[in-house]
Amino acid sequence: MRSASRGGRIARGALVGLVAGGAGLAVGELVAVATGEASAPVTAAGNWAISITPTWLEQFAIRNFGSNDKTVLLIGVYVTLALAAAVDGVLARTRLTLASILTAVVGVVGAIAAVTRPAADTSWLLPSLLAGLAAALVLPWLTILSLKESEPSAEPSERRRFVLGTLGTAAGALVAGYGGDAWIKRRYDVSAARAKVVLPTPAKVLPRPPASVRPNVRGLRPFFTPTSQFYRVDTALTLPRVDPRDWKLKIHGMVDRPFEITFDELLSYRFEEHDMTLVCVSNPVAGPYLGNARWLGTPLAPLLRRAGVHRRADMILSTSTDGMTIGSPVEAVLDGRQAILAVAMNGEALPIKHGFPCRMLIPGLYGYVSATKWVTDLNLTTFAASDAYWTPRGYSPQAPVKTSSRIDVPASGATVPAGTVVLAGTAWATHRGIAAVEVQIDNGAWREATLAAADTPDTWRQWSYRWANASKGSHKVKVRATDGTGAVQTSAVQGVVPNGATGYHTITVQVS
Ligand SMILES: Nc1nc2c(c(=O)[nH]1)N[C@H]1C(S)=C(S)[C@@H](COP(=O)(O)O)O[C@H]1N2
Ligand SMILES: [Mo]
Repeated sequence: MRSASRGGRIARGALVGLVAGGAGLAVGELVAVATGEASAPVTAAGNWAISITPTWLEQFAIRNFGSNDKTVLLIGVYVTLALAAAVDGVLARTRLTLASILTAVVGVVGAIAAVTRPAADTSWLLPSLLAGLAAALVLPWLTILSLKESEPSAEPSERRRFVLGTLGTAAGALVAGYGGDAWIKRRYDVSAARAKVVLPTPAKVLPRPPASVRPNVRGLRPFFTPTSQFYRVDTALTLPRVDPRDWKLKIHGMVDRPFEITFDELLSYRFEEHDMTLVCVSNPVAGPYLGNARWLGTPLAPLLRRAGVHRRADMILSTSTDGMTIGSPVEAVLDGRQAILAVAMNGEALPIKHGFPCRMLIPGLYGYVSATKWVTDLNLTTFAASDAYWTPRGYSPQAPVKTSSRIDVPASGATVPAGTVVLAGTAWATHRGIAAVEVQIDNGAWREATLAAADTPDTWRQWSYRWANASKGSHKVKVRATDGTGAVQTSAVQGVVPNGATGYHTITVQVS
């Protein structure tokens, strides 16, 4: 028999490396059935990667991949691991001990990545450690089988052993990996618990806003964003699954009377419905990262009063089960606005991805400083003493929503027939409200648009404008809003970092 060619040896080494790595990941997944989804090696590594992602890369990802950014990241983690495993497998043919040690080291690094996640406990070390150990055992075993099989004097039985060993391990890894994943999904599933939640009856039932909150213009978005279309922005690679029976909210820090409440206690409080538009700081001019919903929540202010917040405490540092930290001004909760702990959105218990069973909402502030999903801890502290997650990453500690406006109809670049062209869109300056919207055509005078009825100052306001005698050709249309305090939206162009993009949305329209 011929000995394997150089290419054949590399291919066998890479294959053995991949199978060993896959076996390791499968073992990690099975261990994570006990220790929790986010402790699984790939998830932990991905969450660690998110935590060290520089702000420019985070911005690039959100711009280019939007809500698919997490899939892109996971693919990145898998590709990196696969390359490393393949190279290690080739190395193993000449430096077996070294390659096996390197495999174990990758496991140790994964374990450190896992245990340093803010929500981790020491058990999170186990999946990656055992994954590394399994891979470091499979690698030498298959490598030795493969070296024997590649020798010129190899017996058919040695070939068979290599083929069966490799295929058998690969098949076992696939079954264990996918099985473990499915088992995790089932074990930690909270959709049944969510379906069982009986929503509290609001003390104040809000009437539906009048139909006139939305101009009757074809193609304009609905006033309330359907929950299925509501944007999602968070750092959670796997969704936190919080069983309401285990949920507790702790209020502590600079308070006289720290306390803890269960979900049932929370539901026994006074609940109110409130219409509010949630805006992400990462929303570029005219971007999609905002949505409007009817929320059901209990006011946060009475809970703070019950705790007795110290006069010097100016920040609520809220933490979610996945370790996100968000810093909000105490003043914004106590100044009379409807800051709430929400349990429902658009008439349904909060969807898991929007924070089930409970999230915080403060009108007028960007989500990253107010809208903690899966919230379980409110620590009263000071902006001077505490940094929330996004602060060291370049975002402002405090961030009211900036006055913004958007043209939704027609779409930029669209061709419309000459004559009267109907323009329509949305404007928001949450909590300050919108007092006026103006449009400008081809650097002409700013002309007042027709505002739809206002719902609350905390919601966006839709608008329309009849552009009479639009002449043939290409035109530029701009929009700007004035908020409830009389301040006109700034034309200064600024990016998302550090506290929200500004500038006017401008579109081109072809009139034919
Ligand atoms: N636990 C947690 N809460 C979070 C975040 C997060 O990453 N983790 N992101 C915040 C940001 S930046 C925004 S804009 C809103 C988005 O809420 P949504 O996904 O329900 O639209 O949630 C906020 N709450
Ligand atoms: Mo955000």
